[in-house]
Amino acid sequence: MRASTSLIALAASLQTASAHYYFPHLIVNGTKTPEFKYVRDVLPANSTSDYPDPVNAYNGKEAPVYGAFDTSYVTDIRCGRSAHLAASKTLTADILAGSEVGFAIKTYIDDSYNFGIFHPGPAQLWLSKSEDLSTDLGDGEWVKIGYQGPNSSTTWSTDRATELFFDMPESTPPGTYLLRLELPFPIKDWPGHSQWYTNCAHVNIIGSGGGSPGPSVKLPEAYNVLDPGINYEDGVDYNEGLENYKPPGPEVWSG
Ligand SMILES: *[C@@H]1O[C@H](CO)[C@@H](O)[C@H](O)[C@H]1NC(C)=O
Ligand SMILES: *[C@@H]1O[C@H](CO)[C@@H](O)[C@H](O)[C@H]1NC(C)=O
Ligand SMILES: *[C@@H]1O[C@H](CO)[C@@H](O)[C@H](O)[C@H]1NC(C)=O
Ligand SMILES: [Cu+2]
Repeated sequence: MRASTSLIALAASLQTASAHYYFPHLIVNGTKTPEFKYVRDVLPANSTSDYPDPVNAYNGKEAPVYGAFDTSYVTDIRCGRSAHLAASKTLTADILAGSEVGFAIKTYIDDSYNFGIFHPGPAQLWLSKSEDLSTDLGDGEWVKIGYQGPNSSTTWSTDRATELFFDMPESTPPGTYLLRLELPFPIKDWPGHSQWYTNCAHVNIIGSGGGSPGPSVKLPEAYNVLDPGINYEDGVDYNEGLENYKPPGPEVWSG
């Protein structure tokens, strides 16, 4: 029973896998900003070399980065596919610490596919202090500032969402940061095939500060292919046992 439920869920996930998504719109002060204005643009997937599933490869910007963690994926898993190439043309959004910040999805504008996030998994938000956003490779320290996980033992709070909102911690030290949204699609018994939907915005935090963000980690070094948050452990599956789900990475810093 457990196994067949999982297989049906997996089949459903894979069947719709051709319509993926990305998050090119930052939402600040209640306003959805233009595509890739404050979010680093990404390159489309080219071919089976960076998308090892030709049947589902739409070869667009919406194609995920696979969690293989080999060297060719290192920078892509931080901010999206080749996103560092867009760093110098990405603008920086002023965000008041303590305010709500969000990202909005882009997916196929097609009645059958434009239905939001469909892969089961969490959403996490990260900050990395940056001296120079126009050259930052995302290789500095990252602090997790938001998490949206399962909202029952069988469902995810991200399901069908088209916008995701988080609170920018009130005591975040002022300054410029990479703000990274990450949606890993965990996988069962197929190490290295988790799918990663990540995009990064350039932000300048305004406020009185005073906090000490942490713990901080390097990405993707903080993860490994057998992390139970991306390669489910026994008893946890796409849509069952989620009360035991442990997200990848450190605790959330909330200021
Ligand atoms: C895709 O191909 C172009 C042109 O050959 C190349 O510049 C780019 O780096 C490739 N993208 C990826 C993600 O491999
Ligand atoms: C958001 O509001 C703050 C406070 O009014 C303002 O300083 C900031 O420029 C606004 N950010 C954007 C991107 O409009
Ligand atoms: C969980 O979140 C989803 C998506 O927002 C929502 O449809 C569902 O009602 C929520 N379930 C529970 C138990 O809160
Ligand atoms: Cu997929």
